[in-house]
Amino acid sequence: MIDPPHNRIQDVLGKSVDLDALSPEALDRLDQGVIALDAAGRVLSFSEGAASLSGFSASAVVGRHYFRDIVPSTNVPSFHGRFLSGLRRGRLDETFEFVFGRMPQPLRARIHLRASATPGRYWLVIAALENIGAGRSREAVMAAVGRRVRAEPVDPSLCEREPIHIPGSIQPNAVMLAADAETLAILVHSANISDVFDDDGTALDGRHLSEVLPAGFVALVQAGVAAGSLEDGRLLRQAVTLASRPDDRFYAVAHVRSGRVIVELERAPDRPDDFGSATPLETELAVVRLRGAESLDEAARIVASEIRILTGFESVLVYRFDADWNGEAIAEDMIPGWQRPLIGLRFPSSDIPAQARALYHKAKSRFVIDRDCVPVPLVAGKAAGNGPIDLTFAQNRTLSPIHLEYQRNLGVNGSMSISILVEGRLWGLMIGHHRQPHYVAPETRAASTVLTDAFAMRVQEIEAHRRWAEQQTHLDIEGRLVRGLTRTDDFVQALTVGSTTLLDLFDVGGAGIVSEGHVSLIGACPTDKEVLALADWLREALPQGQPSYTTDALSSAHARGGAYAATASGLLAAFVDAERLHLLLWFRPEVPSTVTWGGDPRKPVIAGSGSVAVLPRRSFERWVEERRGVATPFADWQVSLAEQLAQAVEGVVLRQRRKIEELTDLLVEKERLLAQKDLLTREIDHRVKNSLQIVSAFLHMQRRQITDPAARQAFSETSGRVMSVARVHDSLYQAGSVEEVDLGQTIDNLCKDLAGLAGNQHVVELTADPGLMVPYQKAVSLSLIATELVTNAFKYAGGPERGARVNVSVSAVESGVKLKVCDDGEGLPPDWDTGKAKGTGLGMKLVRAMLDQINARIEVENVPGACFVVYA
Ligand code: BLA
Repeated sequence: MIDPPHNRIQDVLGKSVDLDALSPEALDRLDQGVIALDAAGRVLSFSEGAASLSGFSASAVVGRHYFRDIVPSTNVPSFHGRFLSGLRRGRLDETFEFVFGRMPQPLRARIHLRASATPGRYWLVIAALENIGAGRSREAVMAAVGRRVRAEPVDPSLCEREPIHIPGSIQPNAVMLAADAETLAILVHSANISDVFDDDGTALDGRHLSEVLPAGFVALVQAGVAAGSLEDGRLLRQAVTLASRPDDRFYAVAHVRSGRVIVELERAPDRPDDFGSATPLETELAVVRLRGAESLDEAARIVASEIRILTGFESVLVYRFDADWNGEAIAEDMIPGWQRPLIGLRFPSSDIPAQARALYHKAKSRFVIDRDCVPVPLVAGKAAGNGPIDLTFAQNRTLSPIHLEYQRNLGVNGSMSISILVEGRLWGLMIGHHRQPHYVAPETRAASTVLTDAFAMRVQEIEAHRRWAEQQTHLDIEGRLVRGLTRTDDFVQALTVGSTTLLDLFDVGGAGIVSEGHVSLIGACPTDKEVLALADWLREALPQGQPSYTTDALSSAHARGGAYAATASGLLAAFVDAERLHLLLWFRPEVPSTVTWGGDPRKPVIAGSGSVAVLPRRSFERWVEERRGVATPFADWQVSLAEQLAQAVEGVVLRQRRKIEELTDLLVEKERLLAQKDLLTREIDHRVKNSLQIVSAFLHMQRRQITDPAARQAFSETSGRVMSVARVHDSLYQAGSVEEVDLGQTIDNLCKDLAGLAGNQHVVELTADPGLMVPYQKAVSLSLIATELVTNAFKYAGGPERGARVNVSVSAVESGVKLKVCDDGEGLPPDWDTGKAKGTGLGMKLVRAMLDQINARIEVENVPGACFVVYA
């Protein structure tokens, strides 16, 4: 077979045309666009046909690099790559189909690459085949953009409804086959199958994968399916050569999803240098530089710069989500003069809706070569069934047309986003932006993903270390506070007074405690009254069982907080007990700040029309929001620590309360017993008095029946003694106290009784200090002593013919009490106390026994009557 001359193409009539033989004017007259390039890809000439197809004028493009500068969507292995390998082989002779996404309108064309007879000159011929639509969904968006009329606010949650995992199409850089995971029979293929196979797809339907793909690769797929190692986003990647394209290298990626084996094939660069494929060494060095980063900011700066160098994007951003899924560009590396620096800007959560975030949590990365490319539909074969193919993990899934519209509004064409997962959470995205279409080689994509993972790990390390250090300090402080708590029952004092207080925790401006309605505050806090109102509100607002509350914008939750927003916009509160009587509080001051949004965050979406209900905002102009009433938020671990401390306090408070309750119970019981005892004793005293009086009366009665004077006397005396004891009991019963009696009164009553008993012929005069209280025992003894002495006086001082006059006095002296009994008789005989004197024996014995019992002494004198003085 004879090779056709390289410089020949077919004209519209199918006639063979020798391009080298045609004059520039003749080239201009051809329907095809004819472009002459030099070996470097720079434009040497640009025909009229080329100008009318592309919309560029010859003067604007001559001298510029066709693939890189003029039509960057062709700067891919399947176009520019073919040119490069043709030159390398020394034989450029390629014919293939290519779809230009925006030419000014999408165009399917046949491309010829030929060497000219002139050395260093190459032909690129573009023959239009078909003006085509942009793809159904993209057209819907474009129509909605054109017709947009409504201006009312739109619900941003509409964005979340788009099922982005089943777009039904892929990007044109790859060819896709989806086969049944069990049988490996091909069920679905992408419509561009002829880029890779000599087939329009009909012949592929139902065939086994091994009939079209290399046996080695299919064996690995089979093993992967059997082992379940190709699921959940795990991929099999391999460079392969296909029987249908023996000269070309392909990059094959396979994975399993929902019972389908999905294989994506894309033409790989011939040489690593052709499209700047990253080498393992470059990747390794970048990781080393990243490891050296000390802070989060530094790590973000380094990774953005390294990834930009590797991928060649004009800008690479590190985008970090906040707790509400709004985001901020925290680092940006970009070419000088980049259109729109985004660093420091915030973006509302609706820019990356929930279903997209969920997908990015699973699938690592997305690369878009050309935002304006025409999506390639997936074609279902006979046995495919109706279900759409789930492209969650497909490398070449077409992105949401609404998002592509967003990119257009942002001025971005080629793009990338790689998920940054820290501790299992979607922490952020590594975002690449390019104004023109931008191809990134597979090795570079892999390297970028590795670097992003390395960054995620560094973030984890840095944040974990910072948190660890901070938590250690806090645990230490908490430890000191808890030790303080265990040493006292006054927890308020333990936490608010001394060298370590609540104020040392959580980097706050003020802290305090509400304990059973009492407020104790330290540092900068709202007033007591405001704190009490806050505590009431918390008690009401917090569901039962939720022990703590935190906010970084108190006034928006608790309106009265507006009055003290400056001191307490941030609040961390932890209840101590289930009854919510005790509350620990920490306050953070307002941090007035301005937040710069990339566009007005209140209008993240605008109304679309038709099937496209919402569209992204058009403007990304800086929109500055002044934030008042907002403090630095408390971290989750700080909330947990506050709860822990509250639990420790609960231990102390409950302990204290239990102790007080126990003591109160004891006291009540004791008082009850005392009262009972009092009652009982008084009752007994009463009864004893009664009994003694009865005994005394009885003795007195008996005395009358006795004739023997000595016996009569003895009866009379005994009756007097019994009487005196009865008197003391009576006094006890009369008095409020059971312990003490009024001695003066007791003796007074006693003397009257004795005088009465003796028949009233004697006179007893009493002087007594009023209110002289003596213990019961002493009173009994002194009463008995008084009884003896008075009775003796009656007996000896008086005679049968005259009564005696007895002086009794009761007074307080320094050592206790003095009882004095004097009579007007003749005084005592010299042997009165030896017991030989008549009648004195038993009486004086009793007196002595009584004196001994109360440790008292007696003095006796004749003045001239007998005078006894007892000191007790
Ligand atoms: C996706 N939105 C995205 C993505 C980014 C952003 C990075 C990931 C897609 C990708 O990999 O390219 C947003 N891009 C940003 C932001 C910055 C940036 C914030 O460069 C700032 C630095 N988006 C909207 C609205 C809707 C919307 C109004 O603004 C819906 C009506 C949707 N965004 C949307 C959807 C996706 C998306 C559906 C998923 C795209 C996909 O993966 O298919």
